[in-house]
Amino acid sequence: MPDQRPFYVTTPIYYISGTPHIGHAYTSIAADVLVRTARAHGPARSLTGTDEHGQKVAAAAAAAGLTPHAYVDSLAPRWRALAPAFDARFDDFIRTTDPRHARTSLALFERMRANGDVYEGVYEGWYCTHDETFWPEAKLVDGRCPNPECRRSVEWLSEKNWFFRLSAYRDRLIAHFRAKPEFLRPQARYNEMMAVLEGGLEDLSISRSSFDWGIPLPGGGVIYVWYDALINYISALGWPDDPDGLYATFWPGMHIIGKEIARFHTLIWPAMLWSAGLPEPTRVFAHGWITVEGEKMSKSLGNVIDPFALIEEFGPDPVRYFLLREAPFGSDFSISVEKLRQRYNSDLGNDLGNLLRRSLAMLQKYRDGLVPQPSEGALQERLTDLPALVNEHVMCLRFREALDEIWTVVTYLNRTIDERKPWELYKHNRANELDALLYDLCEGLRWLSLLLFPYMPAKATEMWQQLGLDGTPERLWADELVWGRLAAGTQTNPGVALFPRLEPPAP
Ligand code: ME8
Repeated sequence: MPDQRPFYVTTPIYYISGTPHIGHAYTSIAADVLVRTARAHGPARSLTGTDEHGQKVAAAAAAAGLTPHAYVDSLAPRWRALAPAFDARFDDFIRTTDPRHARTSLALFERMRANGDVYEGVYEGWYCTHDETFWPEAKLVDGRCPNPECRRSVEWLSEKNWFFRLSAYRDRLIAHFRAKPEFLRPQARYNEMMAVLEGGLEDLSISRSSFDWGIPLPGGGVIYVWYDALINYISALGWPDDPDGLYATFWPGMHIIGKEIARFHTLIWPAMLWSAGLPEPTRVFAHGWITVEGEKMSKSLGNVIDPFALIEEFGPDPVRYFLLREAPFGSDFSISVEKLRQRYNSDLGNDLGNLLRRSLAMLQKYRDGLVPQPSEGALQERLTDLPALVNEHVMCLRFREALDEIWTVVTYLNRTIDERKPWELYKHNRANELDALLYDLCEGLRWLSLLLFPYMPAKATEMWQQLGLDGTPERLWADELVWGRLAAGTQTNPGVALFPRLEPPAP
C-alpha cells in the first residue's frame, strides 16, 4: 500500500441552534471511518465543530431570552456529545466563537483585501435567514427561498457590506474542475456545480451590517456567517501563525459534506483560499441524504430520528455499520428501525457474530482454545489483495463497497466451516487438516478485526481480545495485515456473543 501524506478530514460545522439528528451523525461517522483507516497507514487528523454566528442564531437567542453568547454556550455540550456517543473520535472540535477562529477569519479577510479581492458596496436583494443565504430576485421561486428543502419566506436587505470578487475566479474554477474531476465527488454533484459555473458567478457579500452577532470587522459590521464558517477548516489548524505546525502538516485536507452545501465548499471556499494565496482542499465529497420513508427529516413532519435513541437500542457500532452498509455514500437512502434490526440480526448476528462464536467454540472443544501452527493455503491467497482493495474503497469513500469486500471473507469462512465440517475432521482424526482449518478461522478473524476496526471500533476490539490478543486492533496495517502474525499457542478467550439476537418488539 502506498505511503500516504498526512491526511486531514473535516465534517461540516453544524448549526448550533439545530437539533443533532442521525444525518449529522452520518457525516461524522463517515469522517471517523475515513480517518481511522487513514491512521492505519500514517499520520491523520480529523475535525468537527459548531457554526455559531449569524442572524438565525441571534434570533433564536432573542426568542430564548438569552444573549447570543449565553445561548450558544448552553447548546454546545449536546453537539460535543454527538460524535463520542457514536465512538467517533475527532482530534479537534472547533466553535466559531473560539478566539482562535476570529483571529484566522480576520487575517484571511485582510489578506484577501490586500490582494484587491474585497471591496465595499451595497447589497440590495433577498436573504433567507434559515439557510443564511443571499438570493437575487431572479432565483426566487414564487417569491420564496429557492432551496426545495426550505421554501421559506425571504427578507429584503439593503446593507452597506464588503464584497468578495468571486466572479473573477470563475474561469479558474472551471479549469480546476476540468483538470481534477475527482475534486468533487460524486459525479452528479460535479455536474451540478459545473452547470452553476457555466451559468456565471456573482460577487458575494461577505459581511453583514444590520445586526452584530458575528466576528466584528474593523470599521463596523460583522463577517457573513458562511464566509466565517468555511474558514473553520484552517483556523483549527492555526493558520496563519501555525504555532503547532498543524497547518503546514495537514493542509490541504478533504471535506465531507451533505450535498446541499456543495456550492459553498467547491466554488466559494476554493476561491477564498486562492484569493489569499493558499491551496484549495484536496477533495470534497458531498454525500446523499438520509430520509424517512422517502421524506426529508424535519421537525414539522415529526419524523426526526433521534441518534441517541438508536444508540440506546442497538449500541453505537451496529448503527455505524448500518449507515455505511445500507447505501452507496453518494446516494440518498431511507432509514427505519426495522431495517436496522434486520441488518443487525442477519449481517452482524448471523454472519459475523456466529462466525466468531462457532470458531472459538470449536477451538475450545478440539484444541483447548490454543491456536494451532500457522497454515498455508487458500485463505492466505484470498486475503493477499484485500487490504489494498479495502483501503482504496474507503479512501474513495466507497464505504459500502469496502464492507462488501470484507464480507466476502466472512461469507467464505462461514461456508468453509459448513463445507469442511471440522466436527467430522475431529471424529476421523484428521488432525493436520483440522489444525489448518482452525488456524485459517482464527487468523481470518484477526484480519477481520483489523479491517473492521474503523467501522466498529468497540466490536472489533472485542473480537481481537476474544482471539487472545492484547490491546486493540488500532494498528498499522503494513505491520499487522501479514499472514501468520497470529502466533501458534495463543490462548483464545471466548466471551459473550458479539451481537446478541434482538427480538422484534412486542406487538
Ligand atoms: O449546513 N442526511 O449546518 P447544518 C444526511 N452550518 N446528512 C445530513 C442530514 C440528512 N438528513 N441532515 C444534516 C450547515 N446532515 C452549516 C455548515 S460548514 C462550513 C457549515 C449533515 O447543521 C450533512 O453533512 O445544517 C449536512 O451537510 C450537514 O449535516 C448540515 O448541517
